[in-house]
Amino acid sequence: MKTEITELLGISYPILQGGMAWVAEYHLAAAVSDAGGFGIIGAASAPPEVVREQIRKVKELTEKPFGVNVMLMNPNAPEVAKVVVEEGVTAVTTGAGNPAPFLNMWKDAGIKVIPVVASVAMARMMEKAGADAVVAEGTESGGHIGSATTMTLVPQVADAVKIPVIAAGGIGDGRGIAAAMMLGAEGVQMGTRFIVAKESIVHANYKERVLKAKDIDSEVTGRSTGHPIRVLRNKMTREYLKMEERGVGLEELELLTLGSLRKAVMEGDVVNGSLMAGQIAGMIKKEQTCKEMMEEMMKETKALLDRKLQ
Ligand code: TUI
Repeated sequence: MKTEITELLGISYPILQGGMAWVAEYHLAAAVSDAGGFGIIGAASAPPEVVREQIRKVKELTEKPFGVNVMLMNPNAPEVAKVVVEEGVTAVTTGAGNPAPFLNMWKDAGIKVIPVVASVAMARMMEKAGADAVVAEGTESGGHIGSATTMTLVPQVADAVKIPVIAAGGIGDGRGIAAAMMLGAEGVQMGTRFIVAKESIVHANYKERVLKAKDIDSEVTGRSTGHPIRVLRNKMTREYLKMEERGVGLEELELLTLGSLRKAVMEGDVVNGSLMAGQIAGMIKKEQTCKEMMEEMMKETKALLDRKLQ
């Protein structure tokens, strides 16, 4: 399938794997790229040398193009930004902030720059600054979110910029991909479905919570602190939301969440851990290899898009 995004990144299918903190490590990124999509290492809050090692490991596993997501709230972001230039990757995606300070450095190194945005204004700003594409991420996504839905954000961003738009948030199968294309996207980014991939190193308890999730099982913590995060409901979210209601300060709230994503992903603590996942978790019912997912989804997408042409 050829789109502006497959051409930009040199991939077979217009599917990017989200740069999920802790989850998107080298096994997953390599498996997605090897299957014809675009695998992404989530640098999150990892030290720069760990990111360097992760990049090298992907290169050992596949010769296909892949990228790194630089999480801009990480105080180490400037060092991580340099590591991706030194090691060389096809593209960088960025999240949770404005990547303007690093954009020219990446472009000069021949790296494609794809900021994740949650608004039309940010998409316009990124196009002006020289971004190659944008990911328009709706509030259905897991993790750190904006407020616009994918259904409303994607067509508005597609109208506002000339660079290709990648839709994210609430996409988990070929129906979602076909719908995103109809809204004006040239590709999609998916996270939640890849959490349960066979190649994903996420703890079995966390995978089980995603596989058993129902449509309305996610919750948004941190609306009061200005850092809204979508996670599956558990003891941690119930306590967090109660504390937010009482007007507990940012510091105490951060103590409750500190390291909680690592606890969930690595230790399988589904009681006190932070189970970041998108609203589409309710639809994700099977663990498959990345190749199986990709082939199934592309078959579904093609059948739907062909049908619409008749
Ligand atoms: O970045 C994400 N999702 C994430 S990052 C993350 S790790 C984390 N853990 C604990 C606390 C905070 C983060 C988990 N999930 N998605 C991309 C995204 N970026 N969504 C929204 C934005 C965004 C928000 C504001 C992009 C730009 C922006 O601009 C603000 C500015 O500086 O102008």
